[in-house]
Amino acid sequence: MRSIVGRLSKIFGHTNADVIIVMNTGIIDSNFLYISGFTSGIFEDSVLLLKRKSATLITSELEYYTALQQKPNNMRVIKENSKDAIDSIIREQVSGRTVGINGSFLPYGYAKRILELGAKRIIDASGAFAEARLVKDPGEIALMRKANAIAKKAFAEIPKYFKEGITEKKLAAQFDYLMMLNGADGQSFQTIVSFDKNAAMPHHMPDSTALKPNSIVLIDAGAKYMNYCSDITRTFIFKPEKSSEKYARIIDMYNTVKEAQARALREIKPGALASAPHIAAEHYINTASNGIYNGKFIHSLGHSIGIDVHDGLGLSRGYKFKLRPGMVFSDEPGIYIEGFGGIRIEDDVIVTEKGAAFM
Ligand SMILES: [Mn+2]
Repeated sequence: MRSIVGRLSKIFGHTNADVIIVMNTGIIDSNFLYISGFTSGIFEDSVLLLKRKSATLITSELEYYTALQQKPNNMRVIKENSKDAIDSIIREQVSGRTVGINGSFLPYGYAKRILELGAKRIIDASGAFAEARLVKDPGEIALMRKANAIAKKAFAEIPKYFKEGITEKKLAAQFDYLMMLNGADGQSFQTIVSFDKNAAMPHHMPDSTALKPNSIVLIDAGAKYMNYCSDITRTFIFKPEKSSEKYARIIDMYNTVKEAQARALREIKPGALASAPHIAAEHYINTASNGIYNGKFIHSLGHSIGIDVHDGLGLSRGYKFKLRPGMVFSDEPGIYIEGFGGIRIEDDVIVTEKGAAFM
């Protein structure tokens, strides 16, 4: 049976809270998933009371058995439907204590309720969770590798569905179907499919644009597997007209992005500053091909990924923390030319003892 003591001590190592309360609203707090490891259930309005060595879950009758079935070691599960009864359990745990909450998730009304139940003060423990979740343990890494493998299978299969006239929406639906058939529990985020000039907008959402020959097909998607995300981007050319100027331009952009991604990867290693890989990729793109792409890499190189697609810190100019083994980031440089198109290549990378590797 899984033990949660390791995760709890990581979190409590980064906060002064005596007790931490993770409260779900209508949606589930990803920190709830990090602690519980639950892969089934909704757990709407359920409450997790965390101490250094144990956790107590308060949930309704609706999900009580779902919880018991999956519960890790050191977790007590209380079945309680009445709000008054739940309040009195919380009151007992928080009164006179410093209570940590997830300040980047919990709405004001919920936080106020904890104060009214007698907490001495509430503090934001969101940073402690982000810090703990930044370095993945072997169990998490195995799940992330599986999430990556599923998405990569879908990427290997998708080109056979490229055909003249198919819309971005239909291709996105096909991609999602392939991920599900390959074992995904869901998507990490809404699949992006962008043809040609739509690909110049990094977060373009699939619409009714139809595919034409000699076009860019950019797909940015991820599979979710047992709560963990993958996030991969591939850029293709459909029915290339190899003698066209457009084809030559796309290939030059592609090769530049591919090389930028490789250069960034070489800068991802233990002890390196989180800004270094971004700077390497950006410098390469800005100066390649006589500078024609200068300023066309318009986002950060990458983000930490785990239970959330963007689960805390990232690889960009502004981050000065040091990389450590077990951290997982996307490595996703891109070039975006308004009115023409865009190229992005993205893989998930794990920091290892020796350097880094694609997952
Ligand atoms: Mn990404």
